[in-house]
Amino acid sequence: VQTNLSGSGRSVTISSDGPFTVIGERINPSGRRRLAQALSRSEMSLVRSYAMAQLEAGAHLIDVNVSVSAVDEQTVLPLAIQTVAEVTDVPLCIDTPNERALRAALEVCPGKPLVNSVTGERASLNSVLPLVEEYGCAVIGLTIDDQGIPWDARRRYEIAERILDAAKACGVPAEDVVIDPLAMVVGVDQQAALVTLEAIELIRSRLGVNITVGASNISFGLPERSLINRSFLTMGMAAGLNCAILDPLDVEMRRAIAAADLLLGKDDFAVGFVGRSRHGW
Ligand code: THG
Repeated sequence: VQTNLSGSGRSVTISSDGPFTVIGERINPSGRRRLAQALSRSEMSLVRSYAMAQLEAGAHLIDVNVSVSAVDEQTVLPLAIQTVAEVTDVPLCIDTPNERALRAALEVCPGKPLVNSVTGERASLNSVLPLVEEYGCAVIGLTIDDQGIPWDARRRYEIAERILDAAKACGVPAEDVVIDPLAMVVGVDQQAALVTLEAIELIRSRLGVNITVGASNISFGLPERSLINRSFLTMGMAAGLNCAILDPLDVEMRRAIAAADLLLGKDDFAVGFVGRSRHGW
């Protein structure tokens, strides 16, 4: 299936046939104290420069997350969305658990954004899906339900199925739901990556929808994060992952994605790979 998105000037399609889709993660205050402080003062110059740098590095979409304790999301999220939309033309990924902030962001966001996210929890399905339908956008479905995050792949797949059913009942087609089977911290649970990879495989083969993950979650607390992230990502790509939230400024990640697209038959005549290698990725 194809998930069609748009920004103020550009369209992007997430699909299993085409090359991998990169969502830039850097506009997120977690672990970035300078950004957190700027956001708490509604100061947008860092947001602006992170947006431009990620676009320059080849991000297809830009995630915008301003969730941090001292920030009033309902005012700062729409401000950040407007700021990013002024300096980029790609579709945006609106990353918030706050329903009011989401509505305020959708009000000002150009094109057809990707809402990040709905979960399988009843309250989330009931509040987020009607907004997605009303604004005609697409949504990431996280495989969490009222019991929390399941530790086996089968149950994550079942939650994905329930999210798709609920979306359909709200008038949101399956192609506009991108499932995130959740990459957890592998330093905390050694099965974390395996469970996610197995869930990707199940969701791809039985539901056929597009799949994304937050690639940098997997390596929290470990050395060589970039190495772990890109190893995980290429395994995910082989299992059917076709999109991820990651740091597009990580050149080793960009190289690994280009190689995996080539090896998985998504780069006809290696045009993308050869072009990138010539132009310094
Ligand atoms: N799924 C979906 N959305 C998500 C996540 C997900 N949004 C948020 C997060 N997870 C993805 N974004 C990030 C952003 C930054 C980091 C990890 C995931 C990160 N930051 C460094 C840190 O905290 O140590 C700080 C910056 C740096 O040094 O590079 O790791 O899973 N749908």
